[in-house]
Amino acid sequence: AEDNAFIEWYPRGYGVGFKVKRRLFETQTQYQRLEIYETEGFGKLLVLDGTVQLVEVGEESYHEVLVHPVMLAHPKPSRVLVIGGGDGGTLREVLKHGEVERAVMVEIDEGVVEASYLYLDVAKDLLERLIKKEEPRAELIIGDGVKYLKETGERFDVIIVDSTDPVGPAKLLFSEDFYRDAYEKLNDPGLYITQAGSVYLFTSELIDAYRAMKKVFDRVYYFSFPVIGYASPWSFLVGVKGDVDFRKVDLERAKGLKLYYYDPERHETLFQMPKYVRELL
Ligand code: AG3
Repeated sequence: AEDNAFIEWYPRGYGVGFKVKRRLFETQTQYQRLEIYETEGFGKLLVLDGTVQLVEVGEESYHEVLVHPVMLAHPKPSRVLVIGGGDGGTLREVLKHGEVERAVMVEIDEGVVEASYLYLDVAKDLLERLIKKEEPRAELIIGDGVKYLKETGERFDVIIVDSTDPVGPAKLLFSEDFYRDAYEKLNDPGLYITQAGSVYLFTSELIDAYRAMKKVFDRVYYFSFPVIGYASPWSFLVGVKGDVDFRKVDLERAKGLKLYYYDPERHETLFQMPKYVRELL
């Protein structure tokens, strides 16, 4: 952070910054350094270990795109697992789908949930209900997603990984072993999605994750989207178990959702990838 600005530095000195009015909160949780800023033009900013997790104004450009394409491609997503996502934005989008009967969110860092509940206007009411165990369709588990996936007896139609970057502590969530556990815990048909970093600045991590997923899932798709607050375009990887065509989404179900960024009627526009990256995948 510099005077009146927060800048996230990506590799090779590529920066993404916001003018900020002040820092509202700062703590070292059990797992990471957490900061919350009031920005000039984008609401509050959540930062973990120096990396932008979201800005309130525009967070839907990430959460809608992470959640709705897979939910609308699956014929009946009634059981959903979210790994990470402690700010609640991902689960908020999941619960917009009336087909969902049970959603589980496994977040390793209770500090992220608490700070998001106290400071952010992202999913305040939902986080409160989760903390009080009053949300009938969803459960919050504070724990390690890797361990949870290995040990759970539950099966899911959709698994969504809303983690920090594929470098550092979340690296395990991008490993072949983890993908195998996810595949095993998916129903047939089932869909897995993970954010996979900046197309331009984490290209090799994206390629590694894609290749590892290809070893495990029946089919793997990649796509990208411009996310406000991240070094865009941002990449996403989808793994399929069984017979689902991720190139098609249910436009009837989409009509019931109020969307600002992801456009189901232009679903095919998600699949953009710079030519040199596509050729490496
Ligand atoms: N999940 C974080 C995506 C990673 C952002 N990376 C970065 N800025 N270097 C987001 C949390 C929102 N639910």
